Amino acid sequence: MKLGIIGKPQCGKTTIFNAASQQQEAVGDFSQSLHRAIIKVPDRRVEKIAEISKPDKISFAEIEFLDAPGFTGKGRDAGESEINPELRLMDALILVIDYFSDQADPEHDIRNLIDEMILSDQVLVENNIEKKTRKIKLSGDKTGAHELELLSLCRAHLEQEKPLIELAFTEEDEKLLRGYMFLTRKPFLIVLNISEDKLSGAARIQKEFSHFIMPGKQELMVICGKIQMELVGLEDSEKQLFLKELGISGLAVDRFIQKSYELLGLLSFLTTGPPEARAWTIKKGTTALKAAGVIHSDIERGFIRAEVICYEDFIELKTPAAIKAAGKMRLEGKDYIVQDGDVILFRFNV
Ligand SMILES: Nc1nc2c(ncn2[C@@H]2O[C@H](COP(=O)(O)OP(=O)(O)OP(=O)(O)O)[C@@H](O)[C@H]2O)c(=O)[nH]1
Ligand SMILES: [Mg+2]
Repeated sequence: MKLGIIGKPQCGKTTIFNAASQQQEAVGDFSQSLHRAIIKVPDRRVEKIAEISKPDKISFAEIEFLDAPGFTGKGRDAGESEINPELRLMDALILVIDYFSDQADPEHDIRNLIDEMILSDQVLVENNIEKKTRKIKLSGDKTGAHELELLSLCRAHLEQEKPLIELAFTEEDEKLLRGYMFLTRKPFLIVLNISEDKLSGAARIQKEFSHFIMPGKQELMVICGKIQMELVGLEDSEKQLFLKELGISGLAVDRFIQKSYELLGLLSFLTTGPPEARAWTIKKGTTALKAAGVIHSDIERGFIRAEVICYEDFIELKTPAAIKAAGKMRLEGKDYIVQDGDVILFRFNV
C-alpha cells in the first residue's frame, strides 16, 4: 500500500513523515525535498502464529510513505497544477494541515488543498477529452465513445468543484477510469497538525472539522506531529508511557495504518511454514485465486486449492493434526472469498 503525504509548504509534512516512518529527516529547512520510506505493518497475529510454527523468518505487510514537496500556489496562474505526479501512483493521500503556527488557517488550507487536487484532475481530464475526441474523429472508431462520456461526466463534476470520489461507477467503468489515476478519486485522510497547547482540545477540534469529510471515503485525524516525531527512537514501553502522560490516544502511525486499511477496504491473510510466517494485504472481496497471485503468479497459474484455517482455530489448536481432527481445516476452491485473518496454505502445480 502506498500513502502520499501532501500539504502546503511548512505545514509539517516531513515531521509527520518522520513520525510515521521512524526516520529522522531534517524538518523546518524549507528544502521541499521528497522523502520515501517503507515501513512494516505491525501485526500481532503474525507473531502469534510464528510462536507456534517457528519459521526461520517473520515478514509483515509493508506500507510505502511518500513525503512530496509542498506546493506554493505559484503554478496556479498558469492554469497548471504543481502537484507532484508521483502522488497519482498512491493508493490514498494524507493531507497535512497546519494548525500549530501563528498564521494557521486550517479551514482555508483544507479547502485550498482540495481545490488544488480538483484543479489538477481538471487539467488531466481536459487533456484526455481533447485527445480522445481527436482520435475518435480521425479513426471513426466509436469504441472510445463510452470512455469519452465518462470523462465528460468527471469534468462536469470537477467543474462544480467536487472531488471525483463522490461519484459512483460500475465496476467496468471504474476499470476504464482507473488508468487516469485521478487524485480526487483517491480516499484521503486529513491530518490536522496541532500545536502542543491544543492537545487537550483535540476531541473538540475533531468534531468541529468533521463536516469536511465524507464518511467511509475520507477521514480526519487530529495529531501533534511534533510530539509524535519526538517519539521516534524511544523504546515501545517508553512511548506508551509518554503518550499516556500527555493523554494522547495512540501512535500516529498506527492510526494512519488502521484508517487507511478501512478507507481502502483492505484486510490481511496469513501464511506460515518452515521458511516464513507472513501477512499479506488484499482488498476485501478478493478470491483465493487472486490472493494466491499476490504471493506469486505461479501459485495463481497452477492453483489447485486453498487449505484455510481461521486464525483463532490455528492459535487454539496449534498442530496440523489437531486442526484436522477438529475439522477446522477447510478445503476451498478458486472462488472462495478470503477473510481477514485466514491462515492459508495454497496447493498448486506448475
Ligand atoms: N509546534 C509545532 N511545530 C511543528 C509541528 N509540526 C511541524 N512543526 C514545525 O514546522 C516546521 C516545518 O515542519 P516540516 O515538517 O519541515 O514541514 P514540511 O511541510 O515538511 O515543510 P516543506 O517540506 O519545506 O514544505 C518545523 O520547524 C517543525 O518543527 C507541530 O505539531 N507543532
Ligand atoms: Mg518537508
